[in-house]
Amino acid sequence: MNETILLTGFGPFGSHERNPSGEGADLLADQVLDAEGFRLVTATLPVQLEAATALLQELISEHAPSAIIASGIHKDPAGCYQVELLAKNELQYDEVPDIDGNLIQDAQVEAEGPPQVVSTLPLAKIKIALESAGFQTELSEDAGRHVCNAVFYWLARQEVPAGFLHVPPTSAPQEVARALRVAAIVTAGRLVERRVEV
Ligand code: PCA
Repeated sequence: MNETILLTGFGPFGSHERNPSGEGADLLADQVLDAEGFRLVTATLPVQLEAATALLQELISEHAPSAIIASGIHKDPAGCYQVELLAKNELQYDEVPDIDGNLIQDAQVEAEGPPQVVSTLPLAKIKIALESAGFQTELSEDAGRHVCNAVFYWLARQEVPAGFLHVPPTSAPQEVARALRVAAIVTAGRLVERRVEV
């Protein structure tokens, strides 16, 4: 059986009736990265922290992914692809509710958790590969304080290598899929390099 990489995006929320991150991730369902031999498992997460992490937990138990690359849309239609460096232990959304209608003031993702956690993906290589594939890309140190940052924080606290890609809200799902595939190929390459033969 192939090793897997889990790719996720989010579903609709707020004024976003469609979310290209989830639609894009799902376009890659069951694809196999031939050179590296990883199968891509995909999911669209609900924009609600507990529901999203419960689904991630199920996916991790079921597929035991070797890495997880999550994605979501950021706010800036003119912005670029943002490879997120770190997640903060901060939750604050007082304008755009999650899909249960919750607004959150000044809370933490994990009580007593570290103030910030860093991505465990090969970020510099992913950035370079995305740029080579034609995506305007930057490394970002601010994933916001909404559900994306919180899910990224939760993921970075798990054992499995994980990271987060924020995409422009105007992206076409096909473009998000292409970017996630690039990130998955780079990540797969790193996993193969790190494999220790015994
Ligand atoms: N973007 C939001 C949540 C879901 C999404 O796609 C965020 O940046 O937190």
